[in-house]
Amino acid sequence: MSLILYQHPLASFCHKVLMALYENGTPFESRVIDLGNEESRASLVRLWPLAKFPVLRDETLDSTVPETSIIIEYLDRHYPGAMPLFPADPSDALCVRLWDRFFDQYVQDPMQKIVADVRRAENDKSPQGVSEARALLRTAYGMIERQLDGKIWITGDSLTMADCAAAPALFYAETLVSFDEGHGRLKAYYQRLLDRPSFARVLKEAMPYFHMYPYHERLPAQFRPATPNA
Ligand SMILES: N[C@@H](CCC(=O)N[C@@H](CS)C(=O)NCC(=O)O)C(=O)O
Repeated sequence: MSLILYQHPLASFCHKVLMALYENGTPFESRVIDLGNEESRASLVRLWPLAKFPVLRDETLDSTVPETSIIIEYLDRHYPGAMPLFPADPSDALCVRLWDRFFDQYVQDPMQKIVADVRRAENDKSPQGVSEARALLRTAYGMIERQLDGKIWITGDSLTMADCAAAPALFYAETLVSFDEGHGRLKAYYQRLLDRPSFARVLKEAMPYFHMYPYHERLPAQFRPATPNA
């Protein structure tokens, strides 16, 4: 197999690339990385010393490709499928890149800060950092709500890389800061993302791991791990 994706099925940035791969039916092999396992972690560090995943390894072209947006553009360039995730028009493509950056930096990032904080020891917690991250999510939700006016997907009628960034970011963010009454378009968009077969497949594959997510009880009901019988 030419393409190998180093990833973890619970990790939201991995979901972004998996969704892009599934949109196009791109064949790849999955290597699940357990960061808590020294050998497994070392296999990732050898490719990308920052130890962030996903990382794509392309044996045919002898390329190692980190960073989700770069991976998706690389796939689009070298392994294009039936569902291009970038519009042909350069201005439209720039808009896709803007919203991709938006979801990574202003939804994924604050979401991950809140989740990381709950795992910290009591005296390492940052209540101010968490409250700033929550405020940022609320601001981001308002901007997404406005952006979606008259649109099916975040930049228009076609699903793009920006929607692949949006899906996992919103999936976890919504468990931390709920959408409210003023977020009708955002709620409908979120549901469209959940219903999209590529993302539904990503979530199905994550099911066995959701019990490891600290806020798993706030996931949509169908994704909550079953409570063991007392
Ligand atoms: N900017 C990177 C972010 C990747 C990232 O933060 N991945 C998370 C998983 S969702 C990770 O590797 N976390 C492990 C860690 O930070 O130790 C990208 O777009 O690929």
